[in-house]
Amino acid sequence: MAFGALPASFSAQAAPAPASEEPTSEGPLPPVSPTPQSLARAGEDAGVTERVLVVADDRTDAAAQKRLVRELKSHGAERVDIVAPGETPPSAAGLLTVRLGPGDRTDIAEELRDTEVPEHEEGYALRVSGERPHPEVVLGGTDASGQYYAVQTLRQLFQRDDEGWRIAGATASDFPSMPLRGTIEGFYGEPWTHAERLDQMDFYGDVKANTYVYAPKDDPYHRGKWREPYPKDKLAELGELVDRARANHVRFTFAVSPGESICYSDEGDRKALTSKLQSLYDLGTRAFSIPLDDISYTEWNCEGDRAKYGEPGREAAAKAQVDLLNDVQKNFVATHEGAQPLQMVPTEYGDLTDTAYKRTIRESLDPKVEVMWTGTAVVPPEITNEQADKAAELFGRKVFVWDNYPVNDFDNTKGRLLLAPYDKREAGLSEHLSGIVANPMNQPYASKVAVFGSADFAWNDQDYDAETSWPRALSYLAGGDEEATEALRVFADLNHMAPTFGDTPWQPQAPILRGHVEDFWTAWDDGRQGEAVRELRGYAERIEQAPATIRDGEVQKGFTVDADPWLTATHLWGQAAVTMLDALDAHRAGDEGRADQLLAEYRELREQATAVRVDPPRNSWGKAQPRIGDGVLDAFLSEAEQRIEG
Ligand code: LTM
Repeated sequence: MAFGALPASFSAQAAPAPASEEPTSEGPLPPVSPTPQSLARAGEDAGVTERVLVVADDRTDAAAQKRLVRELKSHGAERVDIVAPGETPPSAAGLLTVRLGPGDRTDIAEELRDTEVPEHEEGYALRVSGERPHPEVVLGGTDASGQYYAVQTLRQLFQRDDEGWRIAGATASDFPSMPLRGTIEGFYGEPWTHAERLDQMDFYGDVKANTYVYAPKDDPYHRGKWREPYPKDKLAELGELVDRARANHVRFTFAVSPGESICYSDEGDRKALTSKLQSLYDLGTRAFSIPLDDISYTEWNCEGDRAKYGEPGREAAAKAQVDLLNDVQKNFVATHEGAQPLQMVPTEYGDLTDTAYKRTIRESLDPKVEVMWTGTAVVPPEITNEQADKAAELFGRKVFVWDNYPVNDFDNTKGRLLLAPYDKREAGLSEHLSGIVANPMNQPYASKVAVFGSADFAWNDQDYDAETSWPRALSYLAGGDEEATEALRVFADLNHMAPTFGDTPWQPQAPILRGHVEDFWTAWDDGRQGEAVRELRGYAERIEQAPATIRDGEVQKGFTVDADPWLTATHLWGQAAVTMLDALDAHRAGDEGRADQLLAEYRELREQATAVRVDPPRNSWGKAQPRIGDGVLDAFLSEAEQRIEG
């Protein structure tokens, strides 16, 4: 229902909302992610009328306008009329008017009043006012992306009450802190499907991420067969993806990784490389990357390189790479209209040691080329401003972080989904980096938890709060379904461990459950055993029930597919925990017969839980047991079993 529902006819006259439908101006604003640089309550909420006018012209971004109309229609507007500035019909009084376009358009500049349009690229100003008789929304972008992001913020200001839909009265002046934000599909193992990638582009638009780097290690045409053109059907899919990215203001970045076999000095190889880039340019791609990670630089692929660059080694490898990259930047990127600066991944991407390789890169790589860096390790425990500064010094430019979270393609992630919040990136990094892209899991929907946080951080690192962002990510996945969001929190806690390549994870397993278990033993040992069982049993029931709530609620279906074996295992572990708590309860009551019977049931459930397999696996680690709250849940169960058995 629309606010103050009006007849849909175009001749509808001024129709102020009746007194009972007074717009409000109280209360907190709904959460907006990524956190805007500035967002404040201002004036009355604007009711969404049955007919809405959108004031747009040829400087209005088409994607922003399309999304705006879609949002209005799904939030109470039955009819949306597009009118040019200055052509608002007199009959429009009382109708909600939305002005969308560049911030310097006369009507937008005037109606924004003192809400500032930021000078930053991709910035915007927004003003929502329910003032009668002209309730209006003003969305002014610094550029086309800014207009699109203004709509993305507006999308989150809709609220529903008994009277219908309204938009929270607010002003925002907002822009991203980092120029490059998004993901790099750069993992080993089964690449995402075409449909999954299309869905990701829409997701990136929602979280204001502007970059997707296409670099799946196991796409043969990306790496092993880099010289060969994409077959027609694959090329058609890539074309569709480029279009979908553009429709979401995402820069599709095509990466080709020739390092395993390229002869740097060979003209034919260079030609094959630029032909590949050209085929993607022809589809509309305007951003390119040449990753040279995970290759050997202690041997050449051809004698020509030995002749030109000398014996293989760090310096020689860097010289050969620089020759190639400078050539591509100068003779391909710079000669192709609209192409963005080339991106590259150095072979030394995950440390801060100065070497002849890095010296050569910093001294001779074209300064326009973006250099990626993963941190102090492939999977670092944190990324700090000081480290980023040091990386900038070593590579001779601000680096672009290839963030290896939540990727789960390495041995220590066997059997794991990585659902912890995006964390341990220091506020202020936007001053020291050119951007961050997250390397996700083979499971695209499950990756949204971390990617949501990473986009939030890259947009506004100073105001980022992992604890606030995490539930918002879960709520996004759950389509705002509160019960499902809570179930997701229970589930994500059991999948919280974030391993490094070493023995120490950088995020712990199941911190929420761990807290409950600690409270349990404190109370139990304190003689408050009934209370201890009651409390933990309540949480164990939530574990048991979370999978069904997630599967049956509004959670994106792709997530339930990605997480299927983990959900199955969680349900069984939850049942096992509930049964164990009942056994403890019987034991404390002195009913050993019942305790024994429950222990037998528990053992059966535990066996079923440990028998679940991720099968078929999408990850290179193959079939595996889904790890659920390991080290916490299983440790509790073993301890409890011992206590019963004395
Ligand atoms: O991190 C980089 C630059 N390269 C590879 C990635 O392809 C891989 O996904 C991650 C995680 O295993 N490690 C790498 O070394």
